[in-house]
Amino acid sequence: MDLGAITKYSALHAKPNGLILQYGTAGFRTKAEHLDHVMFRMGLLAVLRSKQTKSTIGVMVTASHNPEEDNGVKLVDPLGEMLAPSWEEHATCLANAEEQDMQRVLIDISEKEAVNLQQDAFVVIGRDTRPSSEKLSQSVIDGVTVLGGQFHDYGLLTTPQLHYMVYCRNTGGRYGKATIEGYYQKLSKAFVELTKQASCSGDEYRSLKVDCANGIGALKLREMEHYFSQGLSVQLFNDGSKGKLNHLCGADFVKSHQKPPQGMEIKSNERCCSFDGDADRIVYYYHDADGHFHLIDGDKIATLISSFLKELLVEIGESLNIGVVQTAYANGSSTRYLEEVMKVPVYCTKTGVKHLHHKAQEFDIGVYFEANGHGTALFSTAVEMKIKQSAEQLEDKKRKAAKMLENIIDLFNQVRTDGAVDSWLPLHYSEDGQNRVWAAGDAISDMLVIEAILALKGLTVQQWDALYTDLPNRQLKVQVADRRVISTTDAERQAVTPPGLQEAINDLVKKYKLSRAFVRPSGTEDVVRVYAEADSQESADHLAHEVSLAVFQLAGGIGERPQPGF
Ligand code: NG1
Ligand code: ZN
Repeated sequence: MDLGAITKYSALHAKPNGLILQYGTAGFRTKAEHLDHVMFRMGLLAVLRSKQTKSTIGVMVTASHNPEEDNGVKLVDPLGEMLAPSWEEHATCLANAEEQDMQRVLIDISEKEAVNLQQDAFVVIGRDTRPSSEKLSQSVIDGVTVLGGQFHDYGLLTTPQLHYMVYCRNTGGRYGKATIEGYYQKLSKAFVELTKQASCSGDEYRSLKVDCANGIGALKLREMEHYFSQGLSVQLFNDGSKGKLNHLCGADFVKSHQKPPQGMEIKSNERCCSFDGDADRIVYYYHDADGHFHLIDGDKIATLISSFLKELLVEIGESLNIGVVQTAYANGSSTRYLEEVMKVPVYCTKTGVKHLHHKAQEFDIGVYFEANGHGTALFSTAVEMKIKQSAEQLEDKKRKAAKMLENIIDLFNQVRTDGAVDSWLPLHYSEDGQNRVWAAGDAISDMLVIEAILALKGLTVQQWDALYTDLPNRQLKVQVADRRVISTTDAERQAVTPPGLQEAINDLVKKYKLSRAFVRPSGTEDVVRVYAEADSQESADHLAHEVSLAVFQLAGGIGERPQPGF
């Protein structure tokens, strides 16, 4: 370590005194002007992690669905998964060390983790389209180079694309080529193969309107569209040429406001979808003939995908276990439909894809989505092998179904997180298998899977929507002095503290039909989130408001009391 050079460069990326940030599920996220030192230091940390794992490490500069003024940074571990928990702690310590302590913290980390400083390091960097991202990714590069690391700057990428690059590089190109063309080719090939088998390929199934949140998704879809145009034509809106990133558009806006994005003209029954700012989430929607807006969220996406996979397995004659994993935010109707009509087991985990992913790994095929449109399907290695064999050996109809499954696996941009990859790796990287978590969810790949399924099944967007009717629901935020006073259990569905809160919620819920409500501290914002659903929108709104008041009174609310009306 050239400590002199580190001190000199660190001073050029000095930390504002007293600023404290936490490495959360979404990495570091805050106003862009507070992040320069964090970026530089994450460049340093990525080099240490790369030396330790003897693998390529990724650094993604993005704040996903947050406002344009924000930014953030996430490190990507060797298998394209999220940073190991112990390194998240190192990231927090390093980012928060005052200028004079930074070197000591850096040395502590490399000693604690037994990093061989003589080892080569390689870091790949990607960024979203925020105005601040280019300069911030340059600060990452400064950190990488001052510690003697090599790097490749991919420039503008979606978050899932950067994960793909890291994975491809660490598996010697066996998964795919670590280039943007490699990504386009891999996904498009699987999509085109799949849709070739669709008997109904009328125009209705071929065209889709995409709201790109004025973000990176627009650039990448535009580059990619000619690769898959024989199967699907996309019309892009909010492509960044005029509007502001995530402002009145994008998946998060559409889901939380339950209305269409601005800047998109929707004719009745046209199929539309929205990406978020870094293209790892997707939701669908349409207007019916009466002009009513219908949202098709992550729950209905999971339902479509799991029912299709189940049908294919029946056709092949395989009895594999499929499970669906949701969070407490999943609409009650979706859970009921999956369990009672589809007879698929459903599990609930805490919010955050790493929890869902972990649970989904327990099944032969695990489908998981957060209601906000973040998710994917996981196939165990054994299943993947079995399907590959079936695609070669079985006869006619069965073989066709096996081929479809094979293409769907490729289309999911899925990274192996179990033993199978070990033979691909130059394996110096042997973290605890439990922590190998691919940061799941790729809006582009999910979109192609959904479009292929709709075409293959000959389903219109209304038919898909009609699988079940969502219970009316409402999400609210409450400001409290310290949101940590709320602790929860039962996958966040029950409040343990403060005393009396859960009893109050239980009493309120009893007043409404088909009702449910829960509260939890947000992991990405300084608020308590309130969720309620009931048999009518009016009841859901009332219940959410009453629960907000209970939180305000019992959990130390600050500022104005929650007001009714939205
Ligand atoms: P928090 O702020 O902890 O509710 C939000 C989303 C999560 C996940 C994370 C990461 C909801 C209710 N919560 O978490 O699903 O996407 O952000 O970005 O949508
Ligand atoms: Zn995102």
